[in-house]
Amino acid sequence: MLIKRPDRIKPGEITPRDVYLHRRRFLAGAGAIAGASALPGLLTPGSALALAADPRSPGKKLPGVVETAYKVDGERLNSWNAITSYNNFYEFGTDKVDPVRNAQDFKTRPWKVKVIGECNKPGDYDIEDFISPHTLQERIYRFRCVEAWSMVVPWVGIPLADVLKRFEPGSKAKYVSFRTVFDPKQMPAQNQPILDWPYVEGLRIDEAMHPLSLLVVGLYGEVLPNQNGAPLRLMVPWKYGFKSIKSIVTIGFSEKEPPSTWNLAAPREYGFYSNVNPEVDHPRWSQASERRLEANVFDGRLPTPMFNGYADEVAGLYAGMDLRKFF
Ligand SMILES: Nc1nc2c(c(=O)[nH]1)N[C@H]1C(S)=C(S)[C@@H](COP(=O)(O)O)O[C@H]1N2
Ligand SMILES: [Mo]
Repeated sequence: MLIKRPDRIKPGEITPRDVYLHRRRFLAGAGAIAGASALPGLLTPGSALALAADPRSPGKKLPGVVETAYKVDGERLNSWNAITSYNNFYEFGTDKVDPVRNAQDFKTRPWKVKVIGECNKPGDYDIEDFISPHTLQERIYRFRCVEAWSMVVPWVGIPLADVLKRFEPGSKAKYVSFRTVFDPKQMPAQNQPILDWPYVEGLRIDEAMHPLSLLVVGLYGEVLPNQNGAPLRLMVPWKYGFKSIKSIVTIGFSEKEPPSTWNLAAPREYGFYSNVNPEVDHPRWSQASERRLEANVFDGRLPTPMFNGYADEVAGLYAGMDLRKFF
C-alpha cells in the first residue's frame, strides 16, 4: 500500500477538497447496502449486510476543510452510511447498531475540555479554542478494529501535536491521557457496569506528537456524527480502533503510563500499546487478516499489514521494543 510520508508532503499539495467526488461515492455505497438488505440470513459482523440505514442524512458541512496528501491508494472509501451505522460506542449500547439509534440526541455544545497535569497551561478550554486556530484537514486513513474488521475513512481533524503543544507540556510529560464524558443521563449504558466508566485512553507523548495522530471533528467534510464520537475524538491509525477514544472532555499530561479502559477490563487481551500487528494474535482470535466493511462477501479476508500499513512512518517509535511483550 502506498501512503505518502508526512515529511514528503509540501504545503503546495494541500488543496481544497473535492466534495463532489465524495458525494458520488456516498450515493453508490448507500445503494449497495439497500440492495443487500434482502438477504437477512447472511448477517455477519463486518459484512455490508449488517449495516443498518442511517436515519439522518449527512448535512452539517464544516467550513474551510482542506484536502491533504494523506490518502490510501488503491482502496475504496467506505460509505458515509457504513461508517456512521456500524459503530462501537459502548456508552450507547454494545450492539453495532446501538450508537446510531441511541446517540442522536446527545448534546455536543457547549463542550468544554479540561487540560490537566504536567504542562504550563492547564485549564478549562472551550472546544472552539481547540479547533478555530487550526485549519481543518481531510485525511483518509485505514481504520482497523481489534475485532478484525476494517474500513477506509475520510476523517476531518487537526493534528493532535498542534493542539498539545499549545498547552506547553513539561519535561515530566511522558504520557498523554484522554477521558470520555461521564453523563449517564445522556449515555444510557453508563448506568450499567459494562466497562469501568468513564472510558479512558492514553498514548506515549511521542505517539501523541506523531504527525499521523489526529483529533477528529468531522467525516466526509461534515460535522462528526454523534455515534462516531462527536464533538471530539482521537484517531491513531496504526493502533486498534479502541485507542481512538470518543467524546473527549479531559486531556492530561503525566509522568506515569495512564490507565486504558480495555486494558483494565481484560489485561491479557488488550495491552497499553495496541499497535496493529498481524504477528501477535489476540488470545481468542487471529489478527493476521481482516474483513473490510462493505466488501463483497465473496472477496474474503484481506491480510492485515504491520502497523495497519503505517510502518514506514511509525515503526521507529518502537525500535528495540519486544512487540509481543508490549502488545
Ligand atoms: N468512549 C468510547 N470511545 C470508543 C469506544 C467506546 O466504546 N467508547 N469504542 C472504541 C472502539 S472498540 C472502536 S473500534 C472505535 C469505533 O469508532 P467508530 O464507531 O467511529 O468506527 O471507537 C473506539 N472509541
Ligand atoms: Mo474496536
